Formats: sequence, C-alpha cells, structure tokens
Amino acid sequence: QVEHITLNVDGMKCGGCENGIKTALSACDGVAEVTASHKDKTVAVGFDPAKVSLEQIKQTIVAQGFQVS
Ligand code: 9UX
Repeated sequence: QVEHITLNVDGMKCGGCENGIKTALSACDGVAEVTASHKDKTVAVGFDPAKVSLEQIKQTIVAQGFQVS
C-alpha cells in the first residue's frame, strides 16, 4: 500500500531545487509520487513503507543539501 506524508523542507529556492529533490526521490525503489514546493517549503511523498523507510526518504533529501524538520 502507499502511504502519504508531507515533510517540511528548508533550503529550496526555485523550481530547480524542487526538481532535484523530485529526481532523487523518484530514483528510490518504493517511492510512488513526489511533489515539492519551494514556496510552501514542503515535499509530499507517496511511498510503500515495505520498500523504503521514512528515514531513507529524509536522508535522500538531506543528501541533496536541504534541511528536513
Ligand atoms: Mo534554483 Mo536551487 O537556481 O539550489 S536550483 S536555487
């Protein structure tokens, strides 16, 4: 099943940042959908918790240079 979460993410300044996060997360097995908004400072992720953990998702965003709170 797919679980949906919205994370508060700091550091996105434009659509390029949004795309970087979307590309990185989409490459993770188990991630079904990603939307990112630098205006709202949010990243919404639909994922299968049997395949990928919330911690892995957070780490992937941090590895791109952003802060997850
Ligand atoms: Mo936009 Mo994000 O030029 O680091 S891609 S600000």
